[in-house]
Amino acid sequence: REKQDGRTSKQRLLVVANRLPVSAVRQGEDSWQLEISVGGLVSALLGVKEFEARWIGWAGVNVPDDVGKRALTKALAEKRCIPVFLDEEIVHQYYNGYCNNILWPLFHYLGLPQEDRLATTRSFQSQFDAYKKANQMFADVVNKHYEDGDVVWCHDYHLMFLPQCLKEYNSKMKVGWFLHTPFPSSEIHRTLPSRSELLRSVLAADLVGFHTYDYARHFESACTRILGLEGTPEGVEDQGKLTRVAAFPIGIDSDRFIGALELPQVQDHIRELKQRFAGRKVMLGVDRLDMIKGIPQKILAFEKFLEENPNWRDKVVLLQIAVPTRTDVPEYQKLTSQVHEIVGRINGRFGTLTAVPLHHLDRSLDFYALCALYAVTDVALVTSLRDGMNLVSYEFVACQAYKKGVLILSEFAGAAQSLGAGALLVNPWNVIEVAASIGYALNMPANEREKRHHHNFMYVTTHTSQEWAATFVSELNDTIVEAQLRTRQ
Ligand code: ADQ
Repeated sequence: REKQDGRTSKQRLLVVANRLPVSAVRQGEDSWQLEISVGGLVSALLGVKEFEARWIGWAGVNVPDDVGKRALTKALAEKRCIPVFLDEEIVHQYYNGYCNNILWPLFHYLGLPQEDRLATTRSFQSQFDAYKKANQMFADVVNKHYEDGDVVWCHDYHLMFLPQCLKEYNSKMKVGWFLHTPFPSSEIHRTLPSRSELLRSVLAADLVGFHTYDYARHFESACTRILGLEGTPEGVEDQGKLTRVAAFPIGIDSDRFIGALELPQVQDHIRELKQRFAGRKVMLGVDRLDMIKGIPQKILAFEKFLEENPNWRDKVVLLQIAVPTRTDVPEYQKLTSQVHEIVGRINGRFGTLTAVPLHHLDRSLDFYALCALYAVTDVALVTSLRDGMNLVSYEFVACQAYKKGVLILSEFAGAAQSLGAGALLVNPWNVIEVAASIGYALNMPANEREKRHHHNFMYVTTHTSQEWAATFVSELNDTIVEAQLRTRQ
C-alpha cells in the first residue's frame, strides 16, 4: 500500500469480537474513562507485526444518548477501537440469551438446567432473531470502516452469523473466523434448531479456525452430516467453493509472565506467600467461576484426598481463586452458593484453630499477584469439564522455571493435547482418580517433576499467542477469495 507521500503503510487487520479490550466508565455527559485490558488477544496481536490492528466490538456499556455515543466513539478511536452500540434488550436476548444460555452450554456438552429447558425452547426463536440482528449490527460497523485490502478476523461463538453478513456486503472481503470454545460432536450440534443457518454462515468465511484438530473434525462432520457437504483434508467444499478449516492452537505471551517474575512487586508477593504458607505444599486453582471449569468437582476431589490422607491435612493448602462472571444469571448464582457450601464443609471438617486447608476467593487477582501465586505453587489443578484450550495451565507452566511444580489437567481441556505428556491427565468427573493424582503429584520425585516441567515449558515458550495470531492471519491473507478465483477463471 502506497500512501500519498510515497511511504508504504501496513495492511490493516480488523479484529471483530463481542467485547472490545477496554473497560469504559462514564465520567460525565461527554467524557469517558477507558482502560485497556492487556490479556489474551491484545498481546497475541503484538505478533502480527506486518498488520495494523483495529478492534471492532461492544464496549460492554449501555449508551442510550447520542452525546455519550459520540464521546465514547472519539475516546475509543485513540485506542484504535471502534464501538458497536447494543441496547439493553438486544444484550439481554442476544448476549445473555442466545450466546450464553444456548450456545455456551451446548458447545461445552452441558445440558440446560431442567427448569430452563421449556422456557428456552419457547424463547429460542426470539433469541436467535436477536442474535442475527446483533451480528448484522456488527457487520454494518465493519462494512462502514472496511477499506480495500483489509483483512477481517471474527472471533468466537457470539459472531457465527457475521461471516455471511460480511460476504453479502462484499464478496471480496477477506474474512476469517476463529472459535475459542470447543466445537462439539455433530450429534450435539444437530440438536440446535438453527444448526444449518449457523454452519452455512461460518462457511461463508475464507478461513475457519479451531484450537484443536478434534474441534475442526467435529465441525467438518457437522457440515457433512447436517448440510450434506463434502469434507476434504483442506476444509469443506460446497459447489466448488472451498472453505479452509484448520487447527490453530492458541498460546500465551510467555515472555510477559517469565519477565514479570523478576519484578520487585512480584518478588515481594512471592516472599509474603512463602512466609504465609511455610511448611505446607501449595495447590492452586485459578478459574472464572463458570460451570465449565469443574470447580465443585475439583474441591470434592480435594476433600476426598484429605479424607484418605490424614497425614497431609496440615501440610497442604488449596488456594482457589474464582473470578465471578455472569453474576446476574441464576445458574451462576447457584454455582457460587454450591461452591461456598462445599468449601465451608471441608474447612469445618479439616480445619484447625490456626489453619484451614482451603482458601476460596470470589475475586480476580491483578497480574503481579497472579504471577507470584503461580510461582509459589507446587501443584496446579485444572479440572475443566470442557474447555476450548485453558490458558491458566500455560500461565502456570511459564511461571514455574524455578519450582518445577506439577500440573494436574483435565483431559477435556484443549490444553490436554499440547501439555498431555508433561501433565497428569485426569477425568474431572472421577473424584477418586483426581484425589489419587493429587497424592501422586504431591509425592512426585524431583527428577520426574523436572522432566515433565521441561516438556511443558518447551511447548509453552515456543507456541506463543503472538505466533498463533501471526499464523492465522498470514494463512487468512494467503487464502484466495472466491470472487478473485471467479475473475481469474
Ligand atoms: P476462558 O474461559 O476465560 O477463555 P482461560 O483460557 O483459562 O479461560 O483464560 C482465562 C484468563 O483469565 C487467563 O488469562 C487467566 O489468567 C485469567 N483469569 C482467570 N481467573 C482469574 C482470576 N481469578 N484472577 C485473575 N485472572 C484470572 C476462553 C475459552 C478458553 C480459551 C480462551 C482463549 O473458554 O478455553 O483457552 O478463551 O481462547
